[in-house]
Amino acid sequence: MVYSKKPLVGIIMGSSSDSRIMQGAAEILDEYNIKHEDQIVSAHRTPARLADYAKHAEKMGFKIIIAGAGGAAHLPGMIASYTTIPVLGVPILVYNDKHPKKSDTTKFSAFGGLDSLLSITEMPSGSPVAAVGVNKAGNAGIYAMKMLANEFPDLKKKLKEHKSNQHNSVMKESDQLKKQGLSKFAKKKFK
Ligand code: RP5
Repeated sequence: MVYSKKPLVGIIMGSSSDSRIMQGAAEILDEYNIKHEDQIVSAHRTPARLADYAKHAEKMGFKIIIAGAGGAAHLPGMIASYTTIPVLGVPILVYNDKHPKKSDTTKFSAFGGLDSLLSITEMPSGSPVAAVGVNKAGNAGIYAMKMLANEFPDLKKKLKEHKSNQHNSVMKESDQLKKQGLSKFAKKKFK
């Protein structure tokens, strides 16, 4: 089923390097045929574009914006300040592969993603941004689906199926674990 010809979700990220993580949100939405539009909007490198994007998002009629950013992570909060569309932030543990000559230690954010998590969730009162856990872009996709399910009953059905699939896969693994015993099961799983 196609829910809308136009994208219902706007996915934005602060940098192309965030796409490694943000693809998790797109994968879920694609799986359930929910159209999304994806862009890069950098809060510090393209500040004027922030306001333009907010106007664009309103014009497009996005129901939710998923915004991923790492480090100081201003993007979700700034977008939320410009629009009434609900914004769901994805804090990103920066893993910058745009500068391959730098050593591994410079690729990660100093505070392991806590920096972005706090930047996103600690918005001052009156301008809220909801957030998923660090790098949990897939959860942002599922959450967006849940919001859209209020409007599209078929999506609610799909979400129930998703839950029952989760249940079945745990049951299947638990049966295997019980049959094989813990040592054999774990050896096989993590070999
Ligand atoms: C943030 O800085 C971006 O969201 C990204 O997570 C991080 C690093 O950006 P790049 O140096 O990879 O462009 O603004």
